[in-house]
Amino acid sequence: MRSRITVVHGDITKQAVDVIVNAAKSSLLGGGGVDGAIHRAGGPSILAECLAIRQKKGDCPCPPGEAVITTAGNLPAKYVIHTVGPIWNDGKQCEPELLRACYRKSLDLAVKNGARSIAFPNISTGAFRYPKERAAAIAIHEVRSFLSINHMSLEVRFVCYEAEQMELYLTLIKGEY
Ligand code: AR6
Repeated sequence: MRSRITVVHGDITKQAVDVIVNAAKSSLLGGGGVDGAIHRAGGPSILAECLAIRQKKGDCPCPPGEAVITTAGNLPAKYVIHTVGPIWNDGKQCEPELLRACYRKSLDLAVKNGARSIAFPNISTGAFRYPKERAAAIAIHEVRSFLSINHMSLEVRFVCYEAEQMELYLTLIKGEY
């Protein structure tokens, strides 16, 4: 059977999928890295929707492990799911559980909004300093368990900005077969 998980080297803002996932900051107000790239390429409507979501939630920040959805402005995707990854400390501050929740909640939200395809960046592995191999293992495991339960037709794309990250994902995926 054709794999529903693919790994590509590239820029997530260019992906023509139903949903792209943003590694957002708690404020939901945009920032650097993939977050900055998504807001720049998508235009101001994404930030306006993020602000509206914040206001609905009493102007409180979005906690790590949570995910919210907006439309995608000028991007080729239909929606952006903004999830807040954990900041890596020593691995004993619930970082793995929070990272797992980012993937699970994003996948859930995508399916609830009718998505048939979703692209993920390597959440938390940039400014938030999560060790890359551990983060990739969590990402692959969570996606696999989600797909194996009942979301057989969802296509999941891991978009790696760095070539080494793509190699890492490919190695881990191969190793699990
Ligand atoms: N497409 C795909 N991946 C990208 C892109 C892109 N255009 N740009 C960067 N990456 P980071 P975090 C990769 O720092 O660690 C931000 O300032 C990058 O190589 O974007 O979750 C937010 O506002 C790395 O592998 O996210 C938050 O404050 C991965 O995306 C904070 O950083 C994640 O790097 C979130 O930190």
